[in-house]
Amino acid sequence: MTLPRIGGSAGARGAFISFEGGEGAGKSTQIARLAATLRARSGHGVCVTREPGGSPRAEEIRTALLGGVAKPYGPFAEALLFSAARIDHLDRLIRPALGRGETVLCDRFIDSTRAYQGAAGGLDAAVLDALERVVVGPTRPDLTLILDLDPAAGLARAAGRGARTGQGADRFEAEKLDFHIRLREAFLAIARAEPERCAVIDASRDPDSVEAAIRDAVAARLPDLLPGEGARGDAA
Ligand code: Z5A
Repeated sequence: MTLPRIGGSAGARGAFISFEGGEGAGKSTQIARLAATLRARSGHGVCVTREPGGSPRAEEIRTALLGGVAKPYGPFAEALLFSAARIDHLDRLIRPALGRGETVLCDRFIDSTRAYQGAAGGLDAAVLDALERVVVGPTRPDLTLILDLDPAAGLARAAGRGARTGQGADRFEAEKLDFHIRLREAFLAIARAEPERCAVIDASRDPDSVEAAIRDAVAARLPDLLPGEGARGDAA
């Protein structure tokens, strides 16, 4: 189904698409591919960004969070820091880009806070709901692509990349497997609770097959972004 764009008719505001999932699910790989497709096909500008980060101040907070600076203070303090980064990111980058009619592709957004600090970290859902209302307001994704992968496979992919680049595990990658299993369950529960916004993509397949499933989901949910592809149906 086609989702209404918040705050105006189609064309008045760009589309907002978030990518979610566990470690190593392939979000960065697939965002780059979708951005290239949309730039070639849609005629809209495309803004690729990520959380935490996306604006200079939010990138500073990212460095602290992934370095584990906030971990000793617990999931509430971490959620506040992710929120502080998000406020700046929304004000400086996301809302202006949407206002110019650009399509925004964001690597992680509110569902990562729900999954990491909420379901896996133990923070109360009511606290997260309140934070979301204050921080995000009406600027919610039109479509969220949840890349679903066995956590052991995702961690192995991330470790393989780490071995190639020489980068060690960050604060979240270093969590034990049961934390990552809770994350996967949390993302799938979000998809079940909000099927109109979320599409679950099987991320265990090869990159070309995952890309095709993502294009199908975008064409089905936001057909004006990929004109002529809308009839092929939705993803899983
Ligand atoms: N976090 C949070 O706790 N709360 C919040 O509110 C927010 C975030 C917003 C950000 O880390 C961390 O912040 C994140 C959650 C937390 N946890 N961690 N860690 P990040 O941005 O540095 O990392 P990430 O978001 O988890 O992404 P990632 O680990 O870089 O993975 P990815 O982007 O999903 O995957 P990739 O880089 O595209 O691919 C990983 C490797 O697999 C790479 O070598 C690829 O070549 C390979 N790959 C990709 N696709 C495939 C397929 N289909 N088959 C085989 N191999 C593949």
